[in-house]
Amino acid sequence: MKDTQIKKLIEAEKKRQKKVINLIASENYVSKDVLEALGSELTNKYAEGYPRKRYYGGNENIDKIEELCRKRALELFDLAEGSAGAQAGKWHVNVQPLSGSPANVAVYLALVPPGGKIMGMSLDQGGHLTHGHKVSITGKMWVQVPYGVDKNTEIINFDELKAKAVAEKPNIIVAGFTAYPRAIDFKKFREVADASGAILMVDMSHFAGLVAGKEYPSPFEYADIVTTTVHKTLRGPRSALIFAKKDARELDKKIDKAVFPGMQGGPHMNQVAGVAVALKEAKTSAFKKYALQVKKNAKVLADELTKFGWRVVSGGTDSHLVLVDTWMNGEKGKNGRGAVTGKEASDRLEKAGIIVNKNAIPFDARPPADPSGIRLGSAAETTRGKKEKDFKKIAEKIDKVLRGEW
Ligand code: DSN
Repeated sequence: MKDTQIKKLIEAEKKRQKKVINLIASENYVSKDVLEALGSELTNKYAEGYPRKRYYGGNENIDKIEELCRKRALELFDLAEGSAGAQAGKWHVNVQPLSGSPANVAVYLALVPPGGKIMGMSLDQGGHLTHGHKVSITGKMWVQVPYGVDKNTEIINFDELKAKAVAEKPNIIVAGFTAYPRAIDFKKFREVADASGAILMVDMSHFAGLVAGKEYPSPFEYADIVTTTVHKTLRGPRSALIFAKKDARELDKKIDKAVFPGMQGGPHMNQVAGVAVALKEAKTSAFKKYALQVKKNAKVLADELTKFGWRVVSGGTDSHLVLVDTWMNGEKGKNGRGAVTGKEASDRLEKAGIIVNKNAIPFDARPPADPSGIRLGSAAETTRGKKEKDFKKIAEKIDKVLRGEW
């Protein structure tokens, strides 16, 4: 690279990534092949439209790439014609969304009239901005009907959820989170959607890799729409997919129209190619082993931190994600744990080479900029080959750092 300023910064970032322990729950490390696709000449090409229906010439290779990417996406989740299982042939996928937020907005644009209701988990209980939060376009164009977790169990209370859905009649219900460590009961969400006449959308961005590895319940039996980013547990480039059930409602056609021309212009075809590469990788037995290890490692992290005396939200994890209450009502317990704010925890850990993010815990009394907890994830370090014994050491180090003994 001739641009030495940028080259130096890329090199510095590469070094940083190698040096730290990365516990950001939404990050991962892509393969060299994915990087190669991202850095390819595909970035030069405009391809507005869809395969064989483009607005520019010269798309014969691009069409093949997009079709291969779609095929691989459907195959990975057993949705392609001829796949094993009841969902084979019943789904369409759009591989053009630039990332998770535009993907979610495209779904609402397609299926919820302006001013309609999105029932989504509140941000402060583990939801995402694009699940209808007021600072996001999804809370300005549409109205959020928020739901959360039970105060005691910190797990979704389906009776409350159902009562609220029936009373509010949202147009769409979103299941899927950025800081909820537990497995989601999609069947129950389906029942709530049916009882309230809503479309059921699952945002599986965080746990898509675990679904692919069959280590987390699959949403496809119950959902109408499934969105996902590709760059978290699925270990692909920054990008997103929207799956739509094919039936008389024509959700598939509405989604395609909302993505292009509704939301976006030309797709980033280098990204689409990178997604295709990652989806092929995720279909291997090595990836299945990876998904299992991700879960095992997260469980070790949750169990060890609990043993040390830290409070793990909901008492554990069924995924790659662990939410830790480091503040614990501001009281330092007899064992010396507690009374560390999320920001302080994240800053101290960063100084010790562990990268996490500060995070609100359900019913957090502290402000979002300095909340009561931190969110940890095992996906990135598992990609780097770490196993249970390594995560035990990581938990020990986190404990020491938070107690000020590092
Ligand atoms: N920023 C992602 C996360 O960390 O969960 C969601 O957009």
